[in-house]
Amino acid sequence: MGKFYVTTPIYYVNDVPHIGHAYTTIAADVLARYHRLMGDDVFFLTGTDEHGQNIERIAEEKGLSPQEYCDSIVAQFKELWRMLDISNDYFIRTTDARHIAAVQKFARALLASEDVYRGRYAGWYCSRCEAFYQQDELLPGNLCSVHQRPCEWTEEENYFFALSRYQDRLYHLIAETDFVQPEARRNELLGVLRQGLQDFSISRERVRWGIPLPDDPRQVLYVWVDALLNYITAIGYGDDPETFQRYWPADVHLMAKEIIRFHCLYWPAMLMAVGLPVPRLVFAHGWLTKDGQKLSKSTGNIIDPFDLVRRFGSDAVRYFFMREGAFGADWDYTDAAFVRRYNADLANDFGNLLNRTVQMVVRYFDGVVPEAKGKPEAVDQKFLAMAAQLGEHVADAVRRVALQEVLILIWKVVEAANGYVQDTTPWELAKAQKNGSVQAGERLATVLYNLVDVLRLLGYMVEPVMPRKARELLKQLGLEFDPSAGWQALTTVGTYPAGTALSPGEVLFPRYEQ
Ligand code: ME8
Repeated sequence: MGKFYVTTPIYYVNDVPHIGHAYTTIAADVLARYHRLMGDDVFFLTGTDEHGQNIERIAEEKGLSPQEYCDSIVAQFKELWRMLDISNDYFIRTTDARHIAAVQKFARALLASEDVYRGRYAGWYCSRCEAFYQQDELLPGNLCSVHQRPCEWTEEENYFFALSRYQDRLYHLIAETDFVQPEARRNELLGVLRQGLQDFSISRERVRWGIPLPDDPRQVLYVWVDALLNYITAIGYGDDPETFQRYWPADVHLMAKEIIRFHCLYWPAMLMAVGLPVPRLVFAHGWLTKDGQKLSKSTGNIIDPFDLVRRFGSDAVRYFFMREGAFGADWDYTDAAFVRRYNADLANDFGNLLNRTVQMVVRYFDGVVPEAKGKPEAVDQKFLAMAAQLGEHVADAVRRVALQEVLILIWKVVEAANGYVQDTTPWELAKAQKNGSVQAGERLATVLYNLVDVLRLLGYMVEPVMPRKARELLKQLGLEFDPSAGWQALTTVGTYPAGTALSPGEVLFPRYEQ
């Protein structure tokens, strides 16, 4: 047991939240909930990135003040997180007075370091990325390679951060430690490092919507510096040293792969410059596409998270996005895959297992879970041995941020439980018991006890992914979700209290018919 500090990127408020934002935030929530269940002291942070040229322009187009505009979008992010049962401990906005004060404290320390100098910047700027690019990084027509939109030629007097001085230390961090995952991202960064790092400008002269530099208010802090600092300002870098000490360094910064340069090069170097420890892990997942195409509002190729939650419920959405693609790889969303997985994994395999088990206990034991009786047979031993290992396997996959693997592991046990029903044929045992076989009655009790017990275990194991349905499942088993016994006890088989009355309820996942 220890502490676990997990973050999502803070999202731009240039538009309403979309499924890409939801994907990262669900993953962070799942990690946070597993770590809480594992007994860690968790701090889970998400929030919004509100400054910069792009936001300033959008607000102007809409005839709103930047702050009014940001407030309207932030409300939608918060609403989506509420609908998706996101359990963040804090929501940071870069327009919070607390963040601004702490950023200025950091800026003072950075300006006082030997790594900042004044210089003239001339180069290409993409206001969507809020990033500077070299000519050779652009697509023909000076288009940004992420947004395929024109970059602007920018020339101004700025403060610069001497990133180039950190070349060796960053090389060591990336090449020789487990700072960045997956492996493909490490290789990408090593490629960047081999080309040599360029110093970058940390202030902007022409932007107004930002945090003024202490002692030079004509300049605002470059929005990426402002944004990265959220990870420390949210936990009290500026005003709460105790909380800051307790959680920093972050255990994992989650994001998609397009922003790893900022997180794996700029961010650790800035921290080193002021003498703070660097995060433990930057984990970059892949990009989602829909029907093979980039998600894009302009082409109408979107997946609306609000709509999915309304149609399928938050748990099914959370399950699908964690289960469908390997966490770390790019993958493609289709409506057909969603419905297929919903019906197969959730309605059939999982929901049905609960339903048939509960019904059998009701029919054969008046709804009160019997004790296991007699000597376990080979079929019981095999099933229980597999279930007994689940907790350890899941914990291991969680620690590796292998979120798809977590669900594959759990569903192996779901499958085994369904197989156990087929192999032990409780309805035959019930018939034989009716005909006077004491032994068949004992077998029936054992089989149903084992199924209920493993369902309890499965309820806890899926809780971080499906917090609502897990509680419903446990309720049907006559239990409350109560993690206080700790991971070890919760994942031990044979701990379901026999003699408990079940409380049959609604089908967990009604089949979806189109
Ligand atoms: O980059 N597939 O904000 P942003 C998977 N403000 N994930 C996706 C995705 C997709 N198609 N699209 C977006 C910013 N994401 C900065 C971050 S952090 C100090 C500042 C997710 O609103 C993914 O997590 O553009 C990606 O990294 C993030 O949204 C980008 O969000």
